[in-house]
Amino acid sequence: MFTLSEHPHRRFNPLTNEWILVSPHRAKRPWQGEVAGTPPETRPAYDPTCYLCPGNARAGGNVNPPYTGTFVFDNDFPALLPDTPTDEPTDHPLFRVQGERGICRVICFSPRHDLTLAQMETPDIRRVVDTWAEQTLDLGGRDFIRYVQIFENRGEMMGASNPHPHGQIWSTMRLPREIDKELTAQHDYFNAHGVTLLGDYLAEERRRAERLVYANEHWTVLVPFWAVWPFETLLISNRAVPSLPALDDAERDALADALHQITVRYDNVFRTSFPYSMGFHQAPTDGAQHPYWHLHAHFYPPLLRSATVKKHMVGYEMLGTPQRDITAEQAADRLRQQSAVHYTRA
Ligand code: H2U
Ligand code: ZN
Repeated sequence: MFTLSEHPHRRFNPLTNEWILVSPHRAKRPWQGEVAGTPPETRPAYDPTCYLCPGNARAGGNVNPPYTGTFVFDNDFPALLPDTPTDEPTDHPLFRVQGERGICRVICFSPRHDLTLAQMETPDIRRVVDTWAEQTLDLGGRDFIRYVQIFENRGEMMGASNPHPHGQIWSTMRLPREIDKELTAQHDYFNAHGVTLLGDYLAEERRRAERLVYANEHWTVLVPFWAVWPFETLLISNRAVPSLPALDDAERDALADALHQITVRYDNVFRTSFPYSMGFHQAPTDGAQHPYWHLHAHFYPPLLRSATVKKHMVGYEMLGTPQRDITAEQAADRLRQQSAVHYTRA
């Protein structure tokens, strides 16, 4: 008899139409040899050398205002520019090029240099949620911006350049690759069933209750069935709204609470400031209605079995298919068991 916890198998990701390989037999004792974590970093609340702290100068000579909540500025080293040619020179079909326009911004989550989302108070995270929604409206409202990607790289391991709590926004005239895949899948599902793909998926996950990590009245955090990163989670809005600006007051408070819950649990797993890349996937901002799009966020953390052992996508994963040892069910169990109090305060 086939069991998910015993036998090597493939799992299908219906959001991207891709398969992943699961090797549960390799992680029979996944927590052996676990280390005790790293001592909490001690950082000052204000760092005079930090380019994100209030009142400090950034590259290019701009000076941050003495901000007290969130603070947004145009990236001084933007990956995309608002004014650039958008031609598609036709030279050779195997050498395709498209000019791409966009706007990149940086969001400071807090004036406090020493905090992370996991250590911020929920009402302060709520201000970050409001800033993300405002930015989606502002950037998405530009005639040439069709997609607003909000994300956070946390930790040096994920390439974050600075420990000051911050995230980024890259908004573009064309849909990014992951959005393209998710759009097709969600659009086709909605056409076939008349409900959102993630709405049906959420109902089924709640019934099965094997991969749930945390739920409040408006949001659910779970390890998706098809997870590939060790402690990957999906944060799904219970109501099928297409984007952040559509969230009402109660849903925004609940989102701040869910973000607090998941980031604290992450830090508690290995008693470390847990690295990850996270971001929201919302509907395109092209002026059309997107009833099939169901707002959600992905957390992709690379830590595998301690504060130092990291999953690398190498070898078979680069050349074949992404693979995981710890099953989604084991990871969800582990996250669910964590205290909702940050380990530095317990
Ligand atoms: P990351 O930590 O995720 O790299 O984000 C920091 C961003 O801040 C990065 O994109 C920008 C970098 O370009 N930055 C500025 O805009 N101004 C500065 O003075 C330094 C860094
Ligand atoms: Zn700082």
